[in-house]
Amino acid sequence: MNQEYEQLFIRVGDGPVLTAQDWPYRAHTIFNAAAVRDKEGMYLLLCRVEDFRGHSHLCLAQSKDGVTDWKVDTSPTFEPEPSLFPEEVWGVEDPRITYIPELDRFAVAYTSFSYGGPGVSIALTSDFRQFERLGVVMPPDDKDAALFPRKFDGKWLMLHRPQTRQGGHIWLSYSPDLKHWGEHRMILEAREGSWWDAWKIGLGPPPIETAEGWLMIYHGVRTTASGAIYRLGIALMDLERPHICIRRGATWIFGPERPYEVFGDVGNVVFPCGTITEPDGDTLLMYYGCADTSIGLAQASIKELLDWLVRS
Ligand code: BMA
Repeated sequence: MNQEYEQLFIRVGDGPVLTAQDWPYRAHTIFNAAAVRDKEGMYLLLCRVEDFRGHSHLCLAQSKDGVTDWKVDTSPTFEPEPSLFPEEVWGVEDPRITYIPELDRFAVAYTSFSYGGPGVSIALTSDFRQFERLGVVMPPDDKDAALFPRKFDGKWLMLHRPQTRQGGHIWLSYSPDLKHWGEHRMILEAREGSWWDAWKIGLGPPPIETAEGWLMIYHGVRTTASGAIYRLGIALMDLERPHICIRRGATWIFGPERPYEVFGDVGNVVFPCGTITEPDGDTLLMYYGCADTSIGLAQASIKELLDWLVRS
């Protein structure tokens, strides 16, 4: 077993790709963005924007190459609507986008935050202008959710992270209609003791389909005397029965190292909510929140990630 830390994800550029300075309106921080490439080949980021009240909304940024020249919406793209959806009274956070071919729409799973704590909500859209909200689908305390892009045996699947007395582990749930969810099962557990992912884990970006299985990037959190450290690990889930974990890396593969990842509103945090696979089918662009303050970009080869999982 190779316990070495290998540089599987290489950072693109010397700093974040997007910060509050890039915003066309007043914003405190920009982080934890969902990512998708649309039919025209544009790279879209649905970014979490925190305002000066501390409340978050989502805002779309678009680029032709996924790295430079981002065109940011001049006003919030998706704002909390607490009069109709009271679960959003303290904001909407941490979106994950899955394109669903059967519906020809994007499903956005996001955290809706209110008095009860964070819950999971879903909205559907085809253009990131009009959104159909399905409401809160997982009551608090639950977050870090994303849908699989297709049905399995007639049911939709969603990964999420309820916080229970047992801790923060990754669960999988099933639905006939995207709205009503059941058959909940825990599929990946936080480890214990001195492990880097000992305190809690949660899904990062939506699962990535490969010939060998669903590649899952997850964040693992360890508490220390000077606070929590958020790092990333990977696991491979069975292609047809995604509740079965085939492989799980022992070590973390990416962690806060650069000053803008170590320092910020919440230091020592790397937190991806989206990846985009380049047209070559192998290069994976990972957009990640840096210290709850800005958005960084790192890239990896899917083949290398899968090979590493075999060796790990
Ligand atoms: C998690 C989420 C993320 C955040 C992270 C670090 O629980 O709330 O939105 O980036 O904590 O603060």
